[in-house]
Amino acid sequence: MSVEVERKFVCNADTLKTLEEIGVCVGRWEFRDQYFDTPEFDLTLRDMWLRKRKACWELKCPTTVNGTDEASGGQSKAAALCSRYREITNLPKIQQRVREVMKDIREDGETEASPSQEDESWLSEMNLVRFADFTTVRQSFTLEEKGVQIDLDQADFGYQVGEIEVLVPDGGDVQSALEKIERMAGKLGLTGDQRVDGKMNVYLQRNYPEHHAKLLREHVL
Ligand code: V4E
Repeated sequence: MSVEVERKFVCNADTLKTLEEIGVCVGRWEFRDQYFDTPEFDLTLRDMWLRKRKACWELKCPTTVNGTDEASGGQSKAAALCSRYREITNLPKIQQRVREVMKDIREDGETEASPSQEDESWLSEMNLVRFADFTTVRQSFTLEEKGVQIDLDQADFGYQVGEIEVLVPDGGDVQSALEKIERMAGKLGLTGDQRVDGKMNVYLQRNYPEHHAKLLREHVL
């Protein structure tokens, strides 16, 4: 399990020029994301994001302990522009975590996980349905700063966003990841002090406005 620390940004022509000067483009590819939740949105209301991308499953969960963000103590303005999520990519562990959440919700929640990646019967067993499906063209850049990646995404529903990302291995230093991101944002000349929406935020706003409003009210987004 690792923690993904990232800052989204709006990539204008000046930012792109700087990025091309200081970074190396390491690839441009297309992927399809499918997101799953119960019809009542039990996962996303808990800030849990279950996704299938290129046949791989991923569950992003808050990095919180008893509702308190582990890395938020006296956080700087720059850190407040970043999101931190624990990423689970092992399918049995994903199923176990989802089952724990479902068990909290429904007392009868004993569900056996299916053994293989191809067998998706576990989704219906856990009452999970696909609520989002879109394709992204992504251009990725690496930079001198070790461990930092910059992605420029163009989603097929007409939204473009950049992100500076650092993956922190289990037990690693989240604070130094935040500092790396802040340095990189400075090098790119990012001046905005407002959080920039990710693709999923915009997708929900357009396709599930009521749920999006609820996530804002609950401070998930
Ligand atoms: C919506 C959401 C999550 C799902 C993933 O969203 P996003 O980071 O936009 O996707 P993507 O394609 O960039 O993922 P990557 O390729 O980096 O793995 S995970 C957390 N959220 C909530 C959330 C939030 N509260 N604030 C912001 C700025 N973004 C997402």
